Amino acid sequence: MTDTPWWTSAVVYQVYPRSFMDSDGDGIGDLAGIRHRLDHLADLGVDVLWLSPVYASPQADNGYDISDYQAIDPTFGTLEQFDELLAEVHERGMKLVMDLVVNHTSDQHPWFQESRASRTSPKRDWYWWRPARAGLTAGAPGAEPTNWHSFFSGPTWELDEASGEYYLHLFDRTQPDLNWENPQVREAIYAMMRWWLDRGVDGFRMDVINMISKDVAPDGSLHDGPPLPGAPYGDGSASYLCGPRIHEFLQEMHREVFAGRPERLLTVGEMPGVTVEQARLFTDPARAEVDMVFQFEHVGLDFDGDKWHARPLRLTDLKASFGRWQAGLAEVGWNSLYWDNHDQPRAVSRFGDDSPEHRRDSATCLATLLHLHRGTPYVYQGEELGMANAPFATLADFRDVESLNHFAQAVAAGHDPEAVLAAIRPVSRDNARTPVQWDATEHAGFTTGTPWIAVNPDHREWNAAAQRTDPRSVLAHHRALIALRHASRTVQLGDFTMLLPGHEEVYAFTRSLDGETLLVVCNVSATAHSLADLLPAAVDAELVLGNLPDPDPLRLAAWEARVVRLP
Ligand code: ISL
Repeated sequence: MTDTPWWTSAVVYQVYPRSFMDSDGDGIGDLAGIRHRLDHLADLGVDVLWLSPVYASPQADNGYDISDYQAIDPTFGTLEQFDELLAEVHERGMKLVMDLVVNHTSDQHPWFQESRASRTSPKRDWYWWRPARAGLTAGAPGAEPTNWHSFFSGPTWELDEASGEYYLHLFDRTQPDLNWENPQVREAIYAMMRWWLDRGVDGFRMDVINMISKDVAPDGSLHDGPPLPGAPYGDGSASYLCGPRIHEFLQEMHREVFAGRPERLLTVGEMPGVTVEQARLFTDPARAEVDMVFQFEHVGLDFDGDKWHARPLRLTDLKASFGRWQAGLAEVGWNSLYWDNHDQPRAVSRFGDDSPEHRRDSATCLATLLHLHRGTPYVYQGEELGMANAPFATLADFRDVESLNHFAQAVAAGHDPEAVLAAIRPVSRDNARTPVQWDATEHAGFTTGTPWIAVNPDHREWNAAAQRTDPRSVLAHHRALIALRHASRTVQLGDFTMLLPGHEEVYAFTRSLDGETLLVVCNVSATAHSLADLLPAAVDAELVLGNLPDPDPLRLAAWEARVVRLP
């Protein structure tokens, strides 16, 4: 097994630049701020920094709307500062992976400006332009070329009055979808990617990359999807999730961009709706597509229909899902492991218990559960501190385009504004985007100015400075989990076996390699359980790592997690 890729033993840390660290007092995080805090990453022991978008952007979706792929947004700094950050990351023995957002651009990108200029523009075909539905006048209700519902509310089509045609945007209207059917589009993107690799970056996290191939008929038409219950639009996902040419495009990208380069690179494809079977194809090294994918099954288990209808997670559902992914990618392919990122509410509030009594233990319990699976763990900024959801009060506290669009559309459709707000609070992406809590001072050490989104008031107690020297902190526990992954080939590569699949509160599994077996047991509840009854083999086993001091050999306390070595 000497040819195991380096990332099988690595842990990735995601930085959302806007909210990480502000160096110039404008209230928005920046590249110089990230540099200033690199010690924090080194102290944690992570191997890779994934940087959410810092490219030139009108910031309609905080940088996921790019207007120039080869420039740094002045909000974040300069290209020179980027090079300095990259050099310093490398000096510390870490790697830097960029976000790659190429399903769509900003509507301010010169490509789109040129494309929209006229129906005969040479770049018209770089995006998805379509006339109104047959028999209807452009702009009339229901005249959109297809009935698809956008991820950010409303239809996926925006009418361009000047040319009388609609353009496709799966996300916000400021994020028009690129037409990957056009080879010139693909060539331009590959050239841009090579430019960043030549600059020294170590790979890409590819935004919604399984949406780049659309199911388009030979005559150019796109198809309606099944109606969505209670909505005026339909579900178009069958036409754009893992479309007909997706594997061809990723293989072409691999040939054009990655082939022949040293193996230090990392590619991870963000793929909403991807199944285990598809992921196995995407991550099979023999097919040369991507190294791993972000799947969404586990973050879809605690809502009904859409994210605005939350319900409690059933632990047995989580086990069934993770168990299938572990088994499905055991022989071929590779998993990525995450609870949190910039799009998800905070895990400790969502799957754990952020009350004062259980916050620390539930945060460390969830971390242990995740990090001991087979795959590459991703830590999202602040997760290592047990950062929790924010106490958003009114609509004015929110910033995210997804939350704001949803509020506007739901209220326009006649829903009670207070009820809509109540549904947004626990799930808004803004929960993940409050500034990192560095210390107990006024703006948590994030900025000397006014932060672009309010700092969580709990930073007085929950912050990096307080945790750095506390051996029982959430931070210390993450450090220990990362060190264990680095040290243990069983954690990196061991076979996974789920135990107690039907238990609603205790999550247990083994990892085995070359005669060593680690047993992981996590009490995902505030009720104590008898370990002696559930897993007698664990009682006298050697403790490798736990999240509580002085564990009782016979009994699992509330939110206790243990990793033991079976004899
Ligand atoms: O966040 C979501 C649900 O709340 C997802 O639907 C999310 O939009 C989806 O996972 C795609 O996310 C990625 O692309 C978006 C961007 O807004 C997200 O921040 C990014 O992670 C469009 O670029």
